[in-house]
Amino acid sequence: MILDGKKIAADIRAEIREEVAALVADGKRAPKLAVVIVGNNPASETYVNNKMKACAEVGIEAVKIAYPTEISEQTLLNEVSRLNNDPSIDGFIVQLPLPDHIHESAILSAIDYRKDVDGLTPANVGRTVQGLPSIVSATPRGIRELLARYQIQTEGKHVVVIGRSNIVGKPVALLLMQRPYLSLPGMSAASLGDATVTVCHSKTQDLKAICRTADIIIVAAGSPKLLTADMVKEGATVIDVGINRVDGHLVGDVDFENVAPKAAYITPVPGGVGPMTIVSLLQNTLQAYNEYSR
Ligand code: NAD
Ligand code: L34
Repeated sequence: MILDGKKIAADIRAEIREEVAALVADGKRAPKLAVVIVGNNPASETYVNNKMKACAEVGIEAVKIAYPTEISEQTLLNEVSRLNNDPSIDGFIVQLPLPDHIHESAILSAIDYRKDVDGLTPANVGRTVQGLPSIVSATPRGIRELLARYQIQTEGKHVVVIGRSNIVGKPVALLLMQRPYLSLPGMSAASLGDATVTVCHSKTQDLKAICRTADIIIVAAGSPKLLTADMVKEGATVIDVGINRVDGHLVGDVDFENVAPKAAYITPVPGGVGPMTIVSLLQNTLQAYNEYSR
């Protein structure tokens, strides 16, 4: 069965739209997101435009703040500080990757965790690790929500994550291994957790043998057809996070054609995790508004 991220994301946008409309009908201001983008990476432009469009659809105000590649680290830090202190902004993100001369960690660390709707600051990651109220990064939150909406249980399951990035691999592993009661209240997916998680990466030996024992495989490596049918147990769930451009086409990290017949559930690319990432950003913005701004 295909896990239709595009449809689930549309359902969730409709829910958010109602929630925002109710706030506004109540005389409150709409939530507001700022998106900072540096340089002109075409993929980043597409993702950011998708984010702006999604905000418009649900009634979240959004501003895009674009800087040229040559912007200095200090100027970007000043912008972060300005957004931290702007009371009209509930949350903001700095789209990654940044140009090489800018230290990503310096920028992310400067973001006020209460406005960190990407959940990428050390403060939010640490809070998530300890089970404190936190904002969870968009892609892991979206994956958890997708599993929840299809009622795919994770308790006691063996989840294999391929990739250990700060933006996907590490936080998704953390979310799914957690005791669910430590998750944020008010989240429909908060009860998902309690999995046994194995994290694999470029130095992992015998990836195939490990994957074959997985009930759920989450691939976030950025390598087309990394996950092939011989690596997948019959009836497993396969979540493909990868976004690769091959011969002008968008493909994931999974050999979809051959893996799909073996999988009980599988996400397509496009139309799987990508739209869930975007809708999770909207949920995070609403969360920042509700918990920290109002
Ligand atoms: P990354 O690109 O920073 O790092 C890749 C990770 O995969 C590393 O940890 C590396 O050790 C591991 N890896 C690479 N090749 C491997 C191999 N052959 N075997 C085992 N492990 C291997 O990771 P990222 O930023 O999480 O991005 C991964 C992919 O996911 C990219 O294609 C990216 O575009 C995509 N992505 C998609 C979304 C979405 O919303 N759909 C969000 C974020 C990232
Ligand atoms: N700060 N940087 C920050 N936050 C993020 O959450 C991201 N990411 C990743 C890259 N850098 C970031 C995204 O937004 C990747 N990402 C992202 C967002 C949206 C989509 C893919 C990745 C998306 O919309 N994917 C569509 C297809 C898009 C296309 O046509 O290219 C899909 O259906 O998968």
